[in-house]
Amino acid sequence: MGILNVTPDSFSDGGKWFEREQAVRKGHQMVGEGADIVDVGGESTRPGAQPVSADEELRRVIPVIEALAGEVRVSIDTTKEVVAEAAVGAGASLINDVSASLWPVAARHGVGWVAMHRKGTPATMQQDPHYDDVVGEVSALLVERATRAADAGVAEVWIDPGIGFGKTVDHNLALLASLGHLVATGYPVMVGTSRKSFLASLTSPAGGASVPVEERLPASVATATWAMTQGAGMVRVHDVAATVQAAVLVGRVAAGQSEVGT
Ligand code: HH2
Repeated sequence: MGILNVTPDSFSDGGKWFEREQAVRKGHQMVGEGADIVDVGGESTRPGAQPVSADEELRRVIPVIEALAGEVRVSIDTTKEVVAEAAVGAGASLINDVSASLWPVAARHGVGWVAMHRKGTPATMQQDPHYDDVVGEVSALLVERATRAADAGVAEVWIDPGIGFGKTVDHNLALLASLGHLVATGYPVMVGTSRKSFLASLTSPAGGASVPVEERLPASVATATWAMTQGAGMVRVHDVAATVQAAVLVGRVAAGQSEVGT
């Protein structure tokens, strides 16, 4: 899944694809690089981000979805019911929902749904998040929501641990290390680590400056590849070409190993 943020303030690419034509061009580029889905978002969810009105979000995302939906599967990254509805009307067939609450919209329209875990809202979520058992709590919430969606008739339900959404670096690491736990629930798992700030603190040299966002590609590809090897069915990334290259290569290695039985 390639990320297309039609926003002025997203944490890593804010403003770059804010104009419709630039956004559509970026979408085409990601398709050419091997993205199966383009995830269009009109509101940043970064810590501290200011909310956007529904009208403004619609103005940002709908023309881009209309332009891309004929050629690639499009998902809408939103927490607003009215935006999800309009995006589906414009051609999106997957609702990527960081609030894990929009399954009734997916059920009504017969489209897929991604339930992501988060604790708190963007304004407050990184203020000292606490869990007794991060993997157990995240997994329980996601399974509860996914079951409700499946019971409501949503045929395609993804679960996503929500890396960076109300989690410390250690919480993120524990969730990545235990992806098998989520995979074992039977719901397909999606993971988004791309360029996120926890990568910076883990990879900066001891006592050195934090790794800036434009230098987080190796860590992003490494964690996306890790997620796929642990059974994630989808990774949400800014850098499609590099991630596809890594995924294809590691997939070939894994297939080669199983063919010779080692
Ligand atoms: N992360 C972001 C946004 N949406 N959706 C899912 N399912 N999983 C994620 O991990 C996820 C997500 C944040 O990243 P980005 O879109 O690059 O930034 P911003 O929210 O600032 O636009």
